[in-house]
Amino acid sequence: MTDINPPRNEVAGTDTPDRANRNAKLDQLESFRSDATDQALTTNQGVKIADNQNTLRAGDRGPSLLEDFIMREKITHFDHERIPERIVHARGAAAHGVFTSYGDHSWLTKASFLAAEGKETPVFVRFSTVQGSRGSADTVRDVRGFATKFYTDEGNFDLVGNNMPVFFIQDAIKFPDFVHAVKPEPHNEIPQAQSAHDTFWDFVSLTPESAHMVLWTMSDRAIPRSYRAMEGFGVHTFRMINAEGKSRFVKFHWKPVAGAFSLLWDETLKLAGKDPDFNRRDMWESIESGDPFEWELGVQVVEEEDEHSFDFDLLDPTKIIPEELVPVQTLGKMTLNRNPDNFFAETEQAAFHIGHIVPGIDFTNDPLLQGRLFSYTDTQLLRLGGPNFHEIPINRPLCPFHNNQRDAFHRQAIHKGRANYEPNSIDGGWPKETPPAASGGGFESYPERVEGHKIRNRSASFGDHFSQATLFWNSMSAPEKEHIVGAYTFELGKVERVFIRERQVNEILANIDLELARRVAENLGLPAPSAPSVAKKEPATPNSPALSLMNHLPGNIKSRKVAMLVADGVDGAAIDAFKAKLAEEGAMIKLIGPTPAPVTTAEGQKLVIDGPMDGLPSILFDALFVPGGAQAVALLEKSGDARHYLLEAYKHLKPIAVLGDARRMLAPLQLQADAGLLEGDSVDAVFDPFVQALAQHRIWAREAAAKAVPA
Ligand code: HDD
Repeated sequence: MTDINPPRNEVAGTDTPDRANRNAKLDQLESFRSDATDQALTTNQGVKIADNQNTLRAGDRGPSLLEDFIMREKITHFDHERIPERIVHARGAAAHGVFTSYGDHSWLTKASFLAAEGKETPVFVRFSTVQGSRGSADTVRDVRGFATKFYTDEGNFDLVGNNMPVFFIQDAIKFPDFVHAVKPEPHNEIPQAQSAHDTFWDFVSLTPESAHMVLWTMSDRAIPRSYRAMEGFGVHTFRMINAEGKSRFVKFHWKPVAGAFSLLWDETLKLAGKDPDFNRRDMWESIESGDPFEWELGVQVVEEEDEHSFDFDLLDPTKIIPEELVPVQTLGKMTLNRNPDNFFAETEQAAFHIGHIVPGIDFTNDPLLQGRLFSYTDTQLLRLGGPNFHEIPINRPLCPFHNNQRDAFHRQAIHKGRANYEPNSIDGGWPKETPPAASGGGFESYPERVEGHKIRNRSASFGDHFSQATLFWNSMSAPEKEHIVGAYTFELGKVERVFIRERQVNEILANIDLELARRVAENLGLPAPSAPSVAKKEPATPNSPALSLMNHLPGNIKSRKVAMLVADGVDGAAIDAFKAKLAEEGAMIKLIGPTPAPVTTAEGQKLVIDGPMDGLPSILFDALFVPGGAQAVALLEKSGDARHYLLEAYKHLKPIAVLGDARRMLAPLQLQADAGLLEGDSVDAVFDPFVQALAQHRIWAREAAAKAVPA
């Protein structure tokens, strides 16, 4: 037995500001970083402070003096620390990284970051939940924001997407209504970060265009296991334009290298209390340990002349283009490999905007997209206090930026010269326009021909709200369908008004699928609808395998987290062997003990513990290993926490390997071996099936039996 865990304060990189990964953006940020090591404590004016413990007062016990500029400056600054949180997507976490183009994609776009094989562009990506406030839990049922800022050499390109490919509404004018409905109710500000309440279901049951997206949010997509395990989507149809001026329609996709998989609902509820930072901690710790988050960027491409060849409107943001109809072509790879140095300066002040595009990319007339083009600048003006937010270090382009916009709050640049207008002859006419060109030219909007009457009207081509929801439902595996029924039941069960429950079942679910409607109705004690309430259009494609998470597993166990339950007298050799094999597969291992104190193995070796059972509960892990050792098992058998650990891991369908003496813990808990509950005398006997089970993410066949487990 050689392997001893390093004590936690020696774990590499947990608080090292000098992180390894560099890129041009990180180098630019370097000049703004402030390091107080070996520096004197000063006021903001640079005056050294002699006493940071006591206010200036008249005598030991006398009143404080107004002239204490040190205390006043400190408290004034503190009073102003908070800025308005984002009206949506308030809770988020971000990381730096790099995008590498797989090739020269100039047949499609003249965007320079896609123009050459191996071309690298720094990125900053912020993931978020939508409805909750800044301090809410990570694991709530919600859409996840997936906002990427590419610092290209022709300006910043922001791809401000979500982890779902459609949206709740078709027109931006409905966004404030939708957000008001889903946010906590206005009279008592309850519930936090939950859609399970009357106003949300009132709105969506009256808004059939939301049916498809609400179905996505009731699916496992809304409770991702990790940010690294989510797909991302640009949602709208965009344009890409090449150097010849040829425009094509595109839909952006992020395909996670780690595969896509989710939590179970019961886990999310528990995690919200036991580790509200579950997703952001996972990203932080992985990146700190040198394990990056990776995606491939892809596009579905539709030729201009095929715009009307689908049975839905490409401009309708409540529709997908099934990947089986138009395959995703990959363009490059994004690697997130460095954490921010300061949450506020970088993550909180990052200002994304769907209107930040570069030559070679353009908008379409999607009415949701068009409204967003207004909203994002407007919101930054309030949130970041003025129009100079582009000068905040995290938002600055990497390429030069010059114009005649001047002054306003928080201006950083010191503009030289006398001419702040254009044309001018005083400063040589600079800065000057750049004509559009095949590369390096000025931005030119795609000259789309537009004509029409000035009207407020929804195109009839946006009128089918259900057939793609039916397609999604039809494409789910049996466990996924089960979870969707459970989610509608949970959410509608929290709705106080029965007529809202009924409306959702009869006028929305019945139009998606009668079986779905019947099952939810039964669970709610409502009569099951016998027919759709509208004339139903069948989906053009009966089934889209790309929609089911079951088809997105990575086929390996890289980065998956395994808990090892140990106590004094544990079989140290088995731990060593299991750890070594898991490390070969790229999995991560934590030792969980009865308390944070080190544990002594049967061989007399001291093992440093990563955490106790209550501090690092089973819900934080993907799988569990319980080694043998007579003395250890005798201790674990008597521990309610240890038995709960096993039961809970079983209930959440996780692979469990139980060795030697530990096998006798199963019978009293009434746990029976299955494809993922593995017993054996040696590590070799259980390891391969353990890895296979973990690569499947969960033991779905166990789900019915797990319902009987009280954990
Ligand atoms: Fe939005 C933030 C994604 C529709 C108005 N949105 C925001 C963020 C993401 C999205 C990921 C967080 C950015 C960050 O991390 O800072 N939003 C979407 C997607 C949509 C969408 C994928 C539909 C396809 N949004 C949408 C509409 C409107 C807004 C229709 C308004 C008409 N969104 C905003 C906002 C936010 C925002 C109020 C809040 C904070 C911010 O912009 O910077 O402007």
